Amino acid sequence: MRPDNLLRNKYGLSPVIGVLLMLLIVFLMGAVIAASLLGGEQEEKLAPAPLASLSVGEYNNTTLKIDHNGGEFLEFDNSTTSVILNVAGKDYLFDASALESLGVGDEKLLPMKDRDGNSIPINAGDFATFKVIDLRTQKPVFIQEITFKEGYEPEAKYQSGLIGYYYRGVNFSGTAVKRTDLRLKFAESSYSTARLYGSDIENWPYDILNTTNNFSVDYEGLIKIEHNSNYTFYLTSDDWAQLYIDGTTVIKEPTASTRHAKTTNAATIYLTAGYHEIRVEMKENIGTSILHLEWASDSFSRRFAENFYHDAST
Ligand SMILES: [Ca+2]
Ligand SMILES: [Ca+2]
Repeated sequence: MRPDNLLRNKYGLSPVIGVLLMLLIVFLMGAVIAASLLGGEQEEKLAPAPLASLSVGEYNNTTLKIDHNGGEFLEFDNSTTSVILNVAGKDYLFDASALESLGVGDEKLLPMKDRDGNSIPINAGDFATFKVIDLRTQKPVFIQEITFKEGYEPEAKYQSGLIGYYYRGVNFSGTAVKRTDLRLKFAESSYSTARLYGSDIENWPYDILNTTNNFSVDYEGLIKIEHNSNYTFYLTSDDWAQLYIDGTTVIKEPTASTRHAKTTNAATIYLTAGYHEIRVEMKENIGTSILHLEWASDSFSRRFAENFYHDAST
């Protein structure tokens, strides 16, 4: 056969091209058959079955209970494992190290705390997805959906009351005696008669200073504001007092004297809802000592100020 007949036979088609076409058709059919046989397995690879069988439930309103029913032994540390609660589209990262490890038959408690130590907020009826992710493979080890029966109120970051630093002497010097006070509410003419005033000795300095004269107190903390509004503060003192909110002097003692009779000074300030820093300083020389901090707003009449808090960690 002459070389040009390799490219063209009597039908005008080269046998070489015909063979190549046959091979291509066989290859494509094989690929289609292989794909249909392996299809199920390929889908499983895209969404692997969970590696561990756990059950996650509510232990109480601050803690989850996790049972390991089968599958892989799991070790938890925050660099290799993420334990996530997705609530309303938001991911909360548990401090997974609290679990340490889980093997078959283990039952462990997981506090509802994130890695910053803050409580994970959940309301009764919330729907959430609990996920364990292996950070090395970026694959889920376990997923479970939970509808919470109990509400997980965020643990109060702040505790009630202002911290009062009570000093002997009128100049806040020396070593303070600390006490937490819910209100600033005391008045005396003498210690013996003050006892008759009942609630007016609510945070009576005598109880920790053992003196009714020549002292000073610095109250520090936060005031929780429920609604955006104007708030009027009334600060009554004998002998001297000042009020500061968010670092600003709201009520300045109008006289330089640190010896005056019962005097009330007032000021109005607009405050937004939330916590605001508050501080009250008072001084008592001799005779009567009084400190009253009252407040009023558009929604309530004049009364003793409360809603005081302090950061328990400081
Ligand atoms: Ca006094
Ligand atoms: Ca006095």
